[in-house]
Amino acid sequence: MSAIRYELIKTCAQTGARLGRVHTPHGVIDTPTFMPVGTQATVKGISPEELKELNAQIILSNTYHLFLRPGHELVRAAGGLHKMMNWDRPILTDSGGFQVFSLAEMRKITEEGVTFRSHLNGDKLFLSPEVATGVQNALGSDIMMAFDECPPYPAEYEYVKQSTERTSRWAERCLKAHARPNDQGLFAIVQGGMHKDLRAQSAADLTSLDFPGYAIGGLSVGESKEIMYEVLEHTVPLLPSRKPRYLMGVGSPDALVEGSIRGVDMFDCVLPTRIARNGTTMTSQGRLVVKNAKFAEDFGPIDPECDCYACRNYSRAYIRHLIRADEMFGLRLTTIHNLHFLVHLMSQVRQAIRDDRLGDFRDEFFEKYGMAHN
Ligand code: PRF
Ligand code: ZN
Repeated sequence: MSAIRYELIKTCAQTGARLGRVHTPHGVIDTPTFMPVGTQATVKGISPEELKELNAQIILSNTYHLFLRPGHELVRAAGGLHKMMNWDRPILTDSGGFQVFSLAEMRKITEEGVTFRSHLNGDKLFLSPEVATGVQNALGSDIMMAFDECPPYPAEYEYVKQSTERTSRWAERCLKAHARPNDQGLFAIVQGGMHKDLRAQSAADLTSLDFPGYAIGGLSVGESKEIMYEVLEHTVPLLPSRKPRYLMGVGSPDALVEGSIRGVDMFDCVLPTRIARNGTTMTSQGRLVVKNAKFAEDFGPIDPECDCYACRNYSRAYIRHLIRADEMFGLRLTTIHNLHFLVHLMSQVRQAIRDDRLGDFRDEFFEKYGMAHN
């Protein structure tokens, strides 16, 4: 029995977006969903109780970081990632196949895997399909990701082709190395850069193997939104309709709506938590930099339409003061608000699918958010 099962509830008559549920060993995820990022086994600054209060159903964590520190054997000894961080809902772990390319130094990539130096202390380390799978087995995440290479953008066609073919071979090795298929699901990652033929080849290679879910990697790497949506529109139909589809590293409000319309079920992004920590918030009227001088005497909430813990209890003026005074609580409040905003946006998206009106919802949302579908 596969650890992960996708249940399709309905598709939106106006857009084709999917309303569904992903069943995991730690419970059910309503999709389309947004996954807050907890890179180092914590969503920076906030507790699991706070994550539950803002209705997060699943979080993402990173193999690369936990492999470096504290080490997967320590997490295993602690009883796994869920127990160690006191989070009893689903966890997805990325494979390290992206972080090693964005963070590590002196990378050397071969058919066998990637040799690199730790960005923490310079130690020489090695990640491969087998190592990344073994680490994720030790962490005990509900959804594990195959070890892939996300080619840079732009890149030579020939390089992307070789890289994508290797990612397919690596995915097969991950599947073979996976030791706990009954309580952890392993998702494959479609690559292929911005090339439609390579995307098609990647999807064909990976769907010939029986993964319980498929991710679309290699997007939001510097290409325009137009190109991203075009590649997405080309790629989604190549994936099995009975399995979840995950668009990796994409989570701006507009992309969550546009991605859902194109048939994506799962998203993650550091954007809401990262901008929160520099005093920027997402609101129903667009971005608001609460740090700005113009909010010095504004005693209203960050977003009058929001009912998160921060907006129910604290003013823009107070939060601005906290952030300017370098008080941690200020950044905790903007983090809670931004995550609530995206988690709530996805519940609105699901309701719009239920009502067959996601196209109308998109237009209304962009009208207010002030973003011309960019
Ligand atoms: N591969 C993996 N993780 C990722 C990506 C990818 O291509 C991306 C691309 N946006 C984000 N995170 N393994
Ligand atoms: Zn709020």
